[in-house]
Amino acid sequence: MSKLLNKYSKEYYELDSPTVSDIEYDRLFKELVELENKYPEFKLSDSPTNKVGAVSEKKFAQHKHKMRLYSLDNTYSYQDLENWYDRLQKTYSLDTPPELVCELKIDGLAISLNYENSTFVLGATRGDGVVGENITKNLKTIKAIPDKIPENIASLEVRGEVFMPVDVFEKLNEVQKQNNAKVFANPRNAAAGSLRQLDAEITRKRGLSMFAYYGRIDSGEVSIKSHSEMLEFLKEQGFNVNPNYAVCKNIGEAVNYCKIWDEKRKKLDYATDGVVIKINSFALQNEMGYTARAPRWATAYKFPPEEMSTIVENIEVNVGRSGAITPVAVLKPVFISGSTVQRATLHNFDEIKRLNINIGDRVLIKKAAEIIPKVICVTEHANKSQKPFSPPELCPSCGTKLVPAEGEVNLYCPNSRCCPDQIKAKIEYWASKDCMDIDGIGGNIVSQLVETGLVKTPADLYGLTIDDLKKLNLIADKSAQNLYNVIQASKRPTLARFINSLGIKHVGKEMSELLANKFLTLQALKSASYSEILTIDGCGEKIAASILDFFSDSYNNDILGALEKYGVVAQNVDDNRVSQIFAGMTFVITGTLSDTRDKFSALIKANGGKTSSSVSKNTSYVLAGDNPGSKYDKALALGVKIINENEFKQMIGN
Ligand code: 1X8
Repeated sequence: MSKLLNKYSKEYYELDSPTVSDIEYDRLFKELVELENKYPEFKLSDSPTNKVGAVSEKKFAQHKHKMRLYSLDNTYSYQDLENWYDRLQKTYSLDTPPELVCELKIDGLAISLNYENSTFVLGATRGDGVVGENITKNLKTIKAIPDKIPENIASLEVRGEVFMPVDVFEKLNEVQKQNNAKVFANPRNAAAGSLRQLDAEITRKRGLSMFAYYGRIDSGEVSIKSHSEMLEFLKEQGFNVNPNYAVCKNIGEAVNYCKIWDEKRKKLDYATDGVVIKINSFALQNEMGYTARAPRWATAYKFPPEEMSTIVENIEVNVGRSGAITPVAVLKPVFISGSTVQRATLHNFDEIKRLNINIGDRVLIKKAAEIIPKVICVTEHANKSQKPFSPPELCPSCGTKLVPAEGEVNLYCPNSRCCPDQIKAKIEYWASKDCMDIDGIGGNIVSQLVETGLVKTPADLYGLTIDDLKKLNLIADKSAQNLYNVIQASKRPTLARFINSLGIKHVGKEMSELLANKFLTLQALKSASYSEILTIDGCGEKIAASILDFFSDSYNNDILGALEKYGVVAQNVDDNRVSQIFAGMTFVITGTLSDTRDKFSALIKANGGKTSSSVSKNTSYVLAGDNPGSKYDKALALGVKIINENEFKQMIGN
């Protein structure tokens, strides 16, 4: 039965051609679960019950790009742009300032389109730049992508950005809301969700568009000598080229372009997050080439975070997972830096006093990329005689009397075991990306699980049956079966993740990693003494006391016991540690390497080492990539050993 289900699963998720109905599949699956529970000794290692369902299943065939899709180096100031330009001029001994092309940076999804004999044959997502997903069928539904081009060309690759116009995005979200389906956070997410549909007809209806910004003619029929010529060529071939590009004689003109578009972009009906600046001449581009990550001949200027004015419609208080009460401004929705903002944190009640903010006031909101929006200041008081907002006395979730926290400006709800909002926040945190990473267990599902009384502690998640989950009001693309699978698949976290998930006060992701590397097993951490914990670099008395408190609490121990009973067991660090060659060493990573810093950081940790973000005399090695910054200079000054990526790879024997 395992084999059969695996076949059906593959047909559904990977081949997009199921041969049995969902109901039939679910029935078989349930039967298999029951059989495996009865006769665990007959359970196959590749049983479908061990696998995660569609949530992270591969939907599309992989496609290896002909030529890698690189990232872009980012700059955030005009000074950085000028430095980039001056450095290129010096490095390549250019007598005259090289011509540049400025284009808007589109906040969408990069894709690659392959044309053979003037016909669109294959389109893929960027993926990691080397391998993407073949989404040809879906891309064929986008009007801005021509099926045939007029020029006779044997082999052409075009790259560009697929995006969803803002008005299309807003309409889509309205419809999604009405259908009780997933609402997208921003046009980029909506475009991503719409492109990765198994049913291309859904993609067609989503109104996606594309701007083309790169072309390469491999077969050499047409000779094109610069990027601006290429853009004109792409236009002639029927591609949608963003009309707002400009050829600039020097960096001064490019800076001017950035200044103008920082304002003008707010009127566009698609999201932009910066300007891409490229050396125009292909000959020069070829001479400059690429670093491990990005072209040397291009850079992106990122627009500063936008500020917007809006009205405070209400001030609510939020109960966090540790019971902390945080005031939140509920705003008249505004669109800032690519997404709609409806709430902004006010941090604490002192901040409310400092801002002198009240319901009805007009405020200025700022949103830096990926950061919770913030109220900067009040620009207009609604009603000067209104009495100031006062902190609540009772918990808005459970009605318990709030207490002030020692040494902190926040108020707390002391009812940590039964306050519904605290439980929800704890479970949501437990399932989040840096914790147990249970895909699909978000705010909405957690609310339902807590409100129906099915879940009171993280351990309860693992006791949920498919029938329990079927009682929930699930959105269209998730099934009870899927949720059950992802929960069950999360039972063997790394020790660091498990520690982080526990939500011990003052212990975050970094400290959890340090604790895991020091104690290696949960048992050892549980029985660690105060002084042992204090030997960890960066771990002070407050943290050590909090860890001891946590493990001496009988309620916490009950939960740990229940987790163990359900088979939720952290992997001991030794199980997956590669070596101890970096034991006792601290690395600082700087510059651009062939992969993300997280990857290199993981390699260092896997070999027993630590990483730090700043160079000091205690740094063992600085691992330096291309364009290292001030950390490199500091290492030189302090006499800290500097190694490059190759030397690092030799150290770990690969
Ligand atoms: C990414 C993007 C580029 C352009 C516009 N939008 C983007 N998101 C452009 O060149 N006009 S280039 C690029 C990349 O090379 N990673």
